[in-house]
Amino acid sequence: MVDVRDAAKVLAEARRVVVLTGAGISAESGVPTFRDSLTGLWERYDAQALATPQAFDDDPDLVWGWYEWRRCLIERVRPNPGHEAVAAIEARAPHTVVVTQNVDDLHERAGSAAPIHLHGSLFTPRCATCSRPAAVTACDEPEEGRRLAPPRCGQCAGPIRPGVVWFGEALSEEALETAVQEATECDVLLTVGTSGLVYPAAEIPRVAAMFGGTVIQVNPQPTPLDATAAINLHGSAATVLPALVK
Ligand code: BV8
Ligand code: ZN
Repeated sequence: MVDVRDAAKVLAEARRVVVLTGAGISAESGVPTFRDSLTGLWERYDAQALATPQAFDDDPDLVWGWYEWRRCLIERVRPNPGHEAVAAIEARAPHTVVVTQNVDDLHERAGSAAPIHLHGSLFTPRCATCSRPAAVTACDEPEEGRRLAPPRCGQCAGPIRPGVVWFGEALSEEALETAVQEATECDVLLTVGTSGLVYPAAEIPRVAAMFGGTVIQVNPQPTPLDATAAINLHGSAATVLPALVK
């Protein structure tokens, strides 16, 4: 059994670190994950009806309202000790890259300099027609399940869409290439709070392992990445990560 102190030593000796995060790191801030039973968003909502380009074409008010609810919820919560520990790793290791699947801004607010957002961000809306960036509006009381007509583009009057990557859409080539390149070169890849079910993000720890990096996983539950990780730490991000940087 490898305990958290052994893992902390491996991490402290690493020169190049990639931290890959998923929804689990924000769970203890009060942001719902996607696939956890009972609390996950996909328990209550149909991903196909909300997180695809087809869904936005079919019912833009439903989709825009749902994403505005999520953005406004995130504006009201704070980073937790897990996000803070990631920023501490970044401040300590000579070369750290934070790669997140999350569309929230909690890594930035905890002090991470420039996390790579593989699946985009709730804070970078753009025109669905001409891609022109649009302004983020102020949140009043966020209401779950409220339909909301998307604002219109100042340039072409097209509907504004959330700046996230939906199922069936390509990830930013630059973001993915950088993440994969860093994974090939890292000494340690720390994967935190991801179910490892969404591709191509789920390949990143496997790339690191294939190129000789040590994969450390932090998750309270088993995942398909258990077999890839040399070290599996079963616990929550806000408790395990601070112990890793002690
Ligand atoms: C693409 C943004 C090609 C929007 C998201 C069949 C097989 C293989 C692949 C596919 C397939 N069919 C389709 C595909 C491709 C598809 C895919 O992977 N599907 C899967 C689901 C089968 N992928 C895509 O479509 C991607 N694009 O492939 O493009 C292409 C190429 C060229 C041209 C055109 C197209 C795009 C995928 C992006 C989807 N967007 N989100 C939004 O937020 O609404 S996905 C969604 O899942 C999330 O946003 C998140 O980013 C991602 C991963 O989820 P997790 O972060 O892992 O969260 P999850 O809830 O699953 O797990 C939480 C974990 O935390 C759990 O393990 C839990 O135990 C743990 N946890 C809980 N509490 C804590 C904790 N851990 C620590 N501490 C705690 N306290
Ligand atoms: Zn436009």
